[in-house]
Amino acid sequence: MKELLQSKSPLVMGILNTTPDSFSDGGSYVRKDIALRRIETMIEEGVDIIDVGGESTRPGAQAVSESEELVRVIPMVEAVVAAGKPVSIDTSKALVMQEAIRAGASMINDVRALQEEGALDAVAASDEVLICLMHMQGQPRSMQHNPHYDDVVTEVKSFLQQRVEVCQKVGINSDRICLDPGFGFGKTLQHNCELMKHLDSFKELNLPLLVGVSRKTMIGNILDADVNNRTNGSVVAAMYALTKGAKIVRVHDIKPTVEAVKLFCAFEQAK
Ligand code: 9MG
Repeated sequence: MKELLQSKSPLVMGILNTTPDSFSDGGSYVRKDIALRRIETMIEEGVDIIDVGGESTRPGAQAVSESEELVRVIPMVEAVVAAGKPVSIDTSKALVMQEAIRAGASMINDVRALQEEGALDAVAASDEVLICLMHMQGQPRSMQHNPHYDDVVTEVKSFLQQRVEVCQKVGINSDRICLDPGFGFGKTLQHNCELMKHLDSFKELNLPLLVGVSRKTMIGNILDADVNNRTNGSVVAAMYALTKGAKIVRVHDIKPTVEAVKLFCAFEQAK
């Protein structure tokens, strides 16, 4: 699993939401069927890792119970593992982490950076599973109300550094960790732009960077585009992040991103 983070070329992480509002139908059987087909399509389109999530972290989102989250995500983790692709589980709940690890998850993607009860121990109990530590100011329900920083870049970096140190103290080696500034998580458009411009300064933390900007409000605001018209902006933003040193881009639109990454690699590998 650790090789994933040591990959020389950038990785495309595909987003698989299993929240009911991600599907046009109501029934859980049909939902599962749609999700399984989405996994197949993502793999055909060249995804490197699939991020399975069962609780929305959008601004204003409501919490989901542990049992409901497990029902939504574990069959999808098993399906991705069975298809032979690395799977990451987007959760902050310790029990969901444990069950996902048991089902074969390669990475925990925690927008709360292992600050919830039991989360740190759940990851430390595994010798292998990778962890993405993300920065968020506040909680999804209210994080966009009035985010404030004196210096967003310095504060986000310092938070991530502290979380790395906490992980190391419980035995999570840094070769299992990647970091994420958390675009849109308690940040204004100005904060997001500043973070993007200065993403290269995160290199001083010496860990791979994951960036998720796909279809986010920041893209919509800059382009004045609704959520169905943000693919081009998302691909360009992901490529900008790669030029600034990002290693993994978390995206909805696999095919155009995979194509853009191929171009990026061809240019980067030239003499
Ligand atoms: C779950 N999720 C939604 N947005 C995200 C982002 O930007 N990064 C990570 N790591 N996870 C995210």
